[in-house]
Amino acid sequence: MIKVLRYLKQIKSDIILSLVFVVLSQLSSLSLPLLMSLIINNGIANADLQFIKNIGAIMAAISALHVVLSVFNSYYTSKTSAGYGKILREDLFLKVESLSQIDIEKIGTPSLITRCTSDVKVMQDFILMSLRIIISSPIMLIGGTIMAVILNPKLALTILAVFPIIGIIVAIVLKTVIPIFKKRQKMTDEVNRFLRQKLSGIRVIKAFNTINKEDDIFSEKNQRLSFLVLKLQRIMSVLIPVCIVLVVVALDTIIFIATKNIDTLSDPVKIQNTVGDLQAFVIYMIMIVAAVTMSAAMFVIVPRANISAKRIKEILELESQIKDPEVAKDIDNSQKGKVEFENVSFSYEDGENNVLSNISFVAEIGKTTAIIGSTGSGKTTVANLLCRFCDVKEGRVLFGGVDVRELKQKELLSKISYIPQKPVLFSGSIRENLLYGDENASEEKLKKALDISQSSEFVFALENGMESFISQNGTNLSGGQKQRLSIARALVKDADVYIFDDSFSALDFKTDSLLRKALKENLSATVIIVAQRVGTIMNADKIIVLENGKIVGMGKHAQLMEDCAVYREIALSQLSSKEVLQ
Ligand code: DUT
Ligand code: MG
Repeated sequence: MIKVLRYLKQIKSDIILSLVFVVLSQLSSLSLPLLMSLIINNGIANADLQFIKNIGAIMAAISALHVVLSVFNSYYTSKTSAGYGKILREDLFLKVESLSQIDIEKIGTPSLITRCTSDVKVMQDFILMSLRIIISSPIMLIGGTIMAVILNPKLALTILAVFPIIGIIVAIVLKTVIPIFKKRQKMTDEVNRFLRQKLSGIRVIKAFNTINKEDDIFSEKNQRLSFLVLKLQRIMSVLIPVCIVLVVVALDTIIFIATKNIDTLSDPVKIQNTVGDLQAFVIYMIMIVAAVTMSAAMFVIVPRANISAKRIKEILELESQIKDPEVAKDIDNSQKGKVEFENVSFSYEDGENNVLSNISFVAEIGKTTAIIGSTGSGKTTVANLLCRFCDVKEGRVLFGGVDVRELKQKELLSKISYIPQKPVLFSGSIRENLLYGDENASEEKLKKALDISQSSEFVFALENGMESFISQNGTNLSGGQKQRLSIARALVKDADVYIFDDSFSALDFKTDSLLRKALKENLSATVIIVAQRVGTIMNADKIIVLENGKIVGMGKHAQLMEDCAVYREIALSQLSSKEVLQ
């Protein structure tokens, strides 16, 4: 909790102002019942009109002041909590951005989203409530008690009866409500996870006609969540009447004791005094009980915030598995663009079977190196290791002659342009998406990238050309259009190494070959092409054949056709015998 609260330091002045106004507005309201009793006891009892007027004027002034103070109190407490939420969300977002793919998968995207949104909201509410309740209820409780004692010590004794009841309420809340809050937060995560996954796969669900099944699963989860919320509400709805009973019992007791006094008194002035005291007393009593009720709410808010704070802290404290070295090395200029794998082995989970074993190859500067292999053979993993999205288990990956673990990741990634297997486009215009490659790219560069990636034709056929809007994940584009735009985006970036992970798979053969031709003519950097189609890579300077995470062949097309059975099999299954001999 403390770690998450330390952000408050940044908004110190707002907190101090909130506190000042909370305290002042509470103190101003405390004096009113006392003044009221003065009017009854001294003014009305003695029929002193001037006295009533004077005290009345003071009361009016204090009331006006109270209103002003309360407005400032609301303003500053809201400002503080909103400001706190903003700082916390910003920091969380920065942290999440710095995490590696594996770290993110460990917590899960839906949980990350809930933690950055609803957990932050819980903390924000906690700050607001703390400033308003946690500070003001003790003032009301203690202040009310002191005022009551000043007024009439004998009657004040009845207030003591309230304190044990506070204890009972707190115990009930701690025991029953808090575990439910924990469960509710978990359940919310689960519902979010389910929704996210299913909504992104809605087309598949429709295609396989499994909507009813998904509905049932969702209903069940939803039911469990709503059951928890209901249970919470039920407990809360018992707690509130309990507090109201408390008020009634306390008020009855005071009135009972007071009437007993009246019975035994014969002096009318004393009776009048008792009425004044009683009036003020009832109000103090209500204040005290209100404070108790609010404290009960506090005992719900604090543990709830504690749970959220823990969840937020987990992210803030998460050490990214991919860390920059303390002393980073620089890329060797003479080897700029050279990529080398040295006996690399890798598995996604510790101890599991290796996804890559003993991989060694060199991608020469300015040459095209292709990686081919059946699905699941580890091609994307090679690209992930090169970008250092994960670290090798054994061996080394060298980039420009330096181990990628000895480079700053930012530096490494600035030299690589990567087209992921699954094209990701962001909502915005085509131009905005292209500028992700290089925000300062010139108009010509953007057009050139569109030309090379064979996108110009379809982009400029659109009504708004480069300004056309792409919806999130490019759902308003075809698979091939998305692939070509993500290639264009990567070409906008000036890099030493370009990695195309199966980026031509959705293109027809003609576009595929035109694109490769244009790439060859325009790219002088090192190119690594991952593909499943032999046609895409047969002209590469070096072809690496992967099978089950091992290299089973390396060389040029003609040579591999002769001495690599796996390659020959793939080639013959895809190409006619004439094409194979090209
Ligand atoms: N794998 C994991 N966790 C991951 C990604 C992959 O366990 O996060 C496994 C699945 C597979 C192996 O690693 O058995 C290699 O996966 P990769 O994605 O590297 O295979 P690919 O050659 O790129 O397959 P495809 O052609 O289907 O893209
Ligand atoms: Mg892949």
